[in-house]
Amino acid sequence: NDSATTGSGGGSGDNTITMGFSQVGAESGWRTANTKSVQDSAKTAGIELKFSDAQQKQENQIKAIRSYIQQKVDVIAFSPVVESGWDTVLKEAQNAKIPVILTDRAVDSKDTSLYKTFLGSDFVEEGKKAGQWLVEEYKDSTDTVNIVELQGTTGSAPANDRKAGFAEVIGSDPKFKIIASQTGDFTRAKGKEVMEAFLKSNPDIDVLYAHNDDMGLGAIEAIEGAGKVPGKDIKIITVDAVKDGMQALADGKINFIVECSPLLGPQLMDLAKKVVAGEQVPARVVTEETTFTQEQAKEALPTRQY
Ligand code: GYE
Repeated sequence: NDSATTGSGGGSGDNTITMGFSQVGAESGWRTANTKSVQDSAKTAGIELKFSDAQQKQENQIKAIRSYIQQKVDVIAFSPVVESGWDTVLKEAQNAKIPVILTDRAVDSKDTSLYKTFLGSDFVEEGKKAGQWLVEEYKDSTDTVNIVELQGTTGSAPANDRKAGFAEVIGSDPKFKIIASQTGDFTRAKGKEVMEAFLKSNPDIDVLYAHNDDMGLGAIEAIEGAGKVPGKDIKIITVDAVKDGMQALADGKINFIVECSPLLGPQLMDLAKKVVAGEQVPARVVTEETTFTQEQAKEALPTRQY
């Protein structure tokens, strides 16, 4: 094989950094791209990666973290499925002197010494960008705008924050009404199922705000199934900007996407090396992101990596 062995002459040389990474799951296109980014960049950085998939369950993540502590990895990174309930296990890592890096999603622990840094997007900002597009889109109308919302995983940082940022911006005008809001767990299947229920109980939906592309894509199937035209009869805003979402945007089925970058791997490996070396790192590293209209999606699609 062609894997480059550097330094101590093969095997588990002492200077090879070992990272235990507990991933949320494989719920979305975003997550698949994120996993690939983490795995590829570990290889490039010469970091030995122990990877586990928690299938969207906190208990699985806690188990994985405990096993990484037992295996005495050099650094633990994880993307917490929900925000609450991490203090005990993080304390265990701290007692074992293993540094922890939060990747992608935040925890609500009051004791911020439990982790070294948090690398990921500003989800409140993403929700605001979604709201700002809507305010602009309906600026010339005084009619009520009926909105349905597909929330991400209940209790997760992106669901909490994307909801809050959006609500704050549209709250400036009472014509915007969220008439239904439910979780679709960030998956296509759930997005479709919940949208079908929304359509049955609400004949007059103007806008769908979905916390990720996958739920939006599932909802598009439900809307078409109900004989309506996505992007026209019901305007759709999503978050992520993965390829399938961008394609639907370019095709006119989605109206606006707020980008959330899953390519966190290179920055994560960089932070891991510093943290293991005992260097100071910033407490918060925010990813840079943009937004896409239908025209912009057409331009960006040919070179989109994920
Ligand atoms: O938006 C969604 C995924 O935590 C930012 O999780 C991530 C979110 C992403 O399932 O598609």
